[in-house]
Amino acid sequence: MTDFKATYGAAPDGVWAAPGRVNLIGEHTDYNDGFVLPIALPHAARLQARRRDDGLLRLYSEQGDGLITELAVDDLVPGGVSGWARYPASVVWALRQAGHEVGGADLLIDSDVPGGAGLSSSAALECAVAVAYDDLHGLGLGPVETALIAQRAENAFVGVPCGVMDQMASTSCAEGAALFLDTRDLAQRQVPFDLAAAGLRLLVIDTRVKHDLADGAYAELRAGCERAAALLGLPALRDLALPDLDAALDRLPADLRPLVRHVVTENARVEQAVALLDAGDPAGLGPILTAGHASLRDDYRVSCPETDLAADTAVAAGALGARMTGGGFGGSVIALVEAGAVDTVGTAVADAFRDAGYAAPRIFTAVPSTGARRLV
Ligand code: GAF
Repeated sequence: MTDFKATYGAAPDGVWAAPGRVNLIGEHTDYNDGFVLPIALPHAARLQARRRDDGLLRLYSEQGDGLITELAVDDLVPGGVSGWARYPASVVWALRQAGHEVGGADLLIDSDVPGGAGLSSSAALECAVAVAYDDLHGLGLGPVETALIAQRAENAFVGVPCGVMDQMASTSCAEGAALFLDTRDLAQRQVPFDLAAAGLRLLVIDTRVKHDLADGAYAELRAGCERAAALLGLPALRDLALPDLDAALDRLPADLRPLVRHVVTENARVEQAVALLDAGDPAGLGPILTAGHASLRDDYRVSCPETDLAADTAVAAGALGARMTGGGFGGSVIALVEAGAVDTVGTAVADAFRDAGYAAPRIFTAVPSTGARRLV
């Protein structure tokens, strides 16, 4: 464990944390102005920070290469920083772009959010830096503005055209609840999601197939959705209602139809899921999760053999439902299971991976946890 004072010569001004997330349902809907339903993970990026007023940004990560990265905030430009350092740097750049007169800092990062696992490790890091800067400079941003700054950082500095779900989940989720978020106007509601009281557990299965949203496939999907909305004369696919779906599909080229079908049915699945949670029936989410996976696999085509195997095996072994979570192309699967079935389902998935010759998955249970906050 690296000592802040020994590294930077003075004690930190404070310690902040921002979590990763799993999304229960509502995948690839956020850049279509749609609905999402994430929970925060107990895993978080933890950040010790000290304000500097000389324009120097010094960065050290416990998960990095053992070196301190030094950057001049005046010189930050999109594409100008590589590796993990671009995430914290992106936030400082985005704050300054938004007109906030912030300078440098000494930052020591320690994150236990698995990277490349579809669990929002980059948003967690960005949001931790954003909340620390918010506090250190008395900016008064609050959770929504903080998330928007972090999203702008990811879009414009890191170069990933993501929606706002991951950053909103990291800043705004609450313990014991799922965040029902309308990504059009950012209206939100904490929906109680008490797994233990219902005798349930949420398994997270990290397939260890690394996903990388910057590789272009995500941008292509987003562009396809935007093209479809334009052809239909709609501001966004969010504006296509489920009863009008079939007629709309007839007006679209064949390659865009599955994308539209996924987005429209997925928004409906979020609304069904929220209604079930409101009715005190979390177990009822199971079939919705499984239907969501089929839609991502067959229509949106962002699953992969490992996520399909994990989801199918979990359901065959007794899970109430399972689906990939996050952007896809690898990453993690969530499975809703009765408490007594955790070991059976986990063992079945691990065995299936071994039999298929895949790397051993990392499997853990997750409870809905707290959003970004100051720790010390
Ligand atoms: C990634 C993106 F960052 C999110 O904005 C969202 O689009 C998600 O993929 C898919 O639902 O996590």
